[in-house]
Amino acid sequence: MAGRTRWQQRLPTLRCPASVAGSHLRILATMTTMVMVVVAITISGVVGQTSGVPAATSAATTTAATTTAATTAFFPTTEAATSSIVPAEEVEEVDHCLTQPCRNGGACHMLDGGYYCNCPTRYTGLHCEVDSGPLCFRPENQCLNNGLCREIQGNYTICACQVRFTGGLCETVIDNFCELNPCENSATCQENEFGDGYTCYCPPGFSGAQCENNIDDCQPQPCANGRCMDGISSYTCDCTDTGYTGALCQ
Ligand SMILES: [Ca+2]
Repeated sequence: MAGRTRWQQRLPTLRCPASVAGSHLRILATMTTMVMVVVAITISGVVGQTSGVPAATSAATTTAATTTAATTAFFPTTEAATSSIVPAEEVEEVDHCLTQPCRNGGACHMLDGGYYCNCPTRYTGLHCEVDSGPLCFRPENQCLNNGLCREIQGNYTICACQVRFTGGLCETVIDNFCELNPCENSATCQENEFGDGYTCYCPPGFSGAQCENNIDDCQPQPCANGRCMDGISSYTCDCTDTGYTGALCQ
């Protein structure tokens, strides 16, 4: 026991058989190997995280990157193709309405790179090719009191009314034609003897069935010089810059 301390001397000396010692060594070696493997895996994981993202995320990122690359490659290709044909400022705008693609009176209007058809009421479809039928057949266009319906350019209808009826659909009964004030320019209205019409008696200077015309009092030319200005049953001679004066610039 020489060389051992007093405390060491109190401890029992452990002696192991050679087989037990060898077994302990193998276990120790195995554990050491396992620890190394675990350490290696841990380091690998840390490196993986440091270098980027878990595998699944990396795959997604790769996909996105591929898409971006494809998109980026697409537009330059398009631009290149366009610029290789004709520069944009030299391209003449194509008149898509030149061929008159709209049918049945539809109006063609240009759009960016195309056109559209503005169809009359009666027609529908991209090119106004669908006929929905005469507008006079529609209930809302039926003329009343035996009025006659007439379609105008597929857009709207008018009613020709029987005597003593008026209104858009001939819905109004006329008791006295002069109640509708048909005469213009302060003319006098008188209903006909048989009640089937009226007559307008015009004041001086007007003519027409409803006295709607201002008679041209400058015909024939009354002014000796200058410019004649028509009035109502009168005229005025403008002598400006003529060197003449007087009512007729004479
Ligand atoms: Ca006149």
